[in-house]
Amino acid sequence: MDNPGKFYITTPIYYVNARPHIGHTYTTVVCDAIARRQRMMGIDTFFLTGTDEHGQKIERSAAAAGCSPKEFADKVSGEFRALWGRMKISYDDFIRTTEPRHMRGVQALFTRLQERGYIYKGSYSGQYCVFDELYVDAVGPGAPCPECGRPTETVHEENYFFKLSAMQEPLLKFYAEHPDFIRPETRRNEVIAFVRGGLRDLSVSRTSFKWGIPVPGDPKHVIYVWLDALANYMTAIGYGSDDPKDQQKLARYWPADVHMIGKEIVRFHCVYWPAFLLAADLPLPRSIVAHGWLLFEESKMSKSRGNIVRSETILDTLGQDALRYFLLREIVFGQDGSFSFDALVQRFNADLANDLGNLSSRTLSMISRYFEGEIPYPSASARTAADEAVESLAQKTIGDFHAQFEQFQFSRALETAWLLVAAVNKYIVENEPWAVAERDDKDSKARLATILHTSVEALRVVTALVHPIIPEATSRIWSQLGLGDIKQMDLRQLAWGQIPNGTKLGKVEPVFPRADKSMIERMQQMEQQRSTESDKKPESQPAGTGADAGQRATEAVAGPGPSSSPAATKGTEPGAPLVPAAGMIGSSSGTGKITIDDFLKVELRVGQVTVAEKVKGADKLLRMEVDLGNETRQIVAGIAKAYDPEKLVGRKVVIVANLQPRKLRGLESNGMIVAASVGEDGLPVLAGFLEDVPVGAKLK
Ligand code: ME8
Repeated sequence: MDNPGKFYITTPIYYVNARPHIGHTYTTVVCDAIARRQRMMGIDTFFLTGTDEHGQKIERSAAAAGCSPKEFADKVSGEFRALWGRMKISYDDFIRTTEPRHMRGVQALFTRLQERGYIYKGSYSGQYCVFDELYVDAVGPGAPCPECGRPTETVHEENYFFKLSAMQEPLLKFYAEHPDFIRPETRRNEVIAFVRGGLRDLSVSRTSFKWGIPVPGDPKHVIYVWLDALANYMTAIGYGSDDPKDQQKLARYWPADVHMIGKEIVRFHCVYWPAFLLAADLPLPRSIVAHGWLLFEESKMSKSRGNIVRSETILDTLGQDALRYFLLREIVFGQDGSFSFDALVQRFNADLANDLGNLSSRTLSMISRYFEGEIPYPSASARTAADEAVESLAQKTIGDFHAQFEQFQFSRALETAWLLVAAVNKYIVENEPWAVAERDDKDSKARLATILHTSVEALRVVTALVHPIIPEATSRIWSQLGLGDIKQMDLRQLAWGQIPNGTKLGKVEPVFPRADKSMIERMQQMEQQRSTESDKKPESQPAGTGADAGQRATEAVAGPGPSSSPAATKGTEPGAPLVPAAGMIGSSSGTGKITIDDFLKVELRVGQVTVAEKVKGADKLLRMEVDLGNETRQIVAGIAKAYDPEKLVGRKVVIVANLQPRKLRGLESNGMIVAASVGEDGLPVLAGFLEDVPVGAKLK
């Protein structure tokens, strides 16, 4: 395939059984930065992301949520897309594995493998890990998965098999001939050792569930989810389509230049995917680049561990550039790295608000003040060794930054750029343009022009280099520099001394307002709020779907609902929401209204708190025992921020009594306490009565 001057990069397609968190954002931002830079280098770039929507895991999650797998996938896939939209991720296409174009392509690949004799029918008896969608060497029902430790399931099935064993030698040969195929080196070595250890044929179809792409001609089988998922990299650009436009696109962009992945899915990408492609006689991707994990509270950030941080919390506070800069600067690419709100704010203040922010605002405001906003020109006679030193450091920075970025050393590349920022800030302090400005002679004026020109040139160089990483702020600095749209700049040409004569600054404004310490607490609170909210929803559950949404509301401190409820008490604002929303109670018609029958399904009762105490290690949760007249219920609710446990004992409350029990922090919660959600922070205010009401009374 003849395709010079193009660049095709992909993220993994993310499973739709968990909402996006900053682990997903990490990979996506890395790819986005690479794609943006490639485009600035004049390269025809295609950046693909998407969602992985088939398989038993998703089918079960959807069933648990009481909706169809497709509805379930639509919802969560939409959340990924909305987040990337909000972050202005510059992807060119978003593939969903439930799209016809993908399903058709996967079937074409399956057929091709069959026709080439690499697929045969056999039977499989052994252990399967549903979480990893992986056949494993474990013995006996419930044996732990060697990858994730979860209990495996025994599968006895008639399956189609892929002759992976036949690919051992071709794979080893390919790895040897393409030393850059797997990066970094450590992953390459692991993969080679794994393949040398021997490969067994791989089951590539399942009959025990339906949520997948049917095997062509044998629809009781669905195609193995990883064969389905990996093919996205080709189906998205036209594989399997007869349309000449798609075929052209495929010829243009395939093979991919970079498949960016997290290290836990190396085997699928570096063994199975190339094996399928070799067997199908299709070109292999140029490289598979595996990064490390983002850790939070010392373990891999993941929904199942409950230690995730959502990107939205950071977008709502410090903004996307802060998150992007942090991820690329703080985490050494390829290695695991920790996330903390403290470190995020520290980096933001030190590097962005102070270093780059100050360089930009003081340079530009001095040009405004002393040169009426027109970038001054240096004069040879006013140049000193200090100017020469900044210029040559800037030239070196350009070269080093490019080299490091191309080696995926983002953290070092940013460090390199910030050495220049620090040097120019120091240069400004040492050369005291403000003092020079006070002298009114011609030489001083020339010197002032030279100092500010040197500073602004260096600022321009840094801004252009780091634009792919912090696109928003740098676009603003660029237009404040009076240089127009930064996207039009050709990064290949970047060199010292390119500011056009007579350039007039745009409107000068600060780009990074400093974050004060309270920001850390605010983000932690937002995150806790979000996690309490999602504690209400099973891992599998997208917001607002599902007949068991009532279950999600079990621990709700304040589900939304009819604001005219008679139960509202003092302190609440009119309109503050109460009880589960219409859409959460079974069969919403889609208009947001429910029938009286729907409402009557909810059993609301008056109870009296007899015991209330804080839940260890969860500063929002209270454990209560509530007397309902004929029984006492244990209820765990996220109201600790608003109520002292002592004050609750004896209080009458309203309970949703017919919710399925569920566990929170290991405690069974058997009902939901009703509260209004007040203010931006959703502070809970318990529902109660002005008149005395007997315990157990029913609300209707
Ligand atoms: O594996 N640190 O999807 P997935 C860094 N559908 N990166 C992380 C991360 C963390 N803590 N958590 C997630 C799948 N990621 C399959 C992929 S591709 C054909 C199919 C990122 O939703 C990282 O890129 O579990 C990781 O590989 C990916 O999300 C896993 O996403």
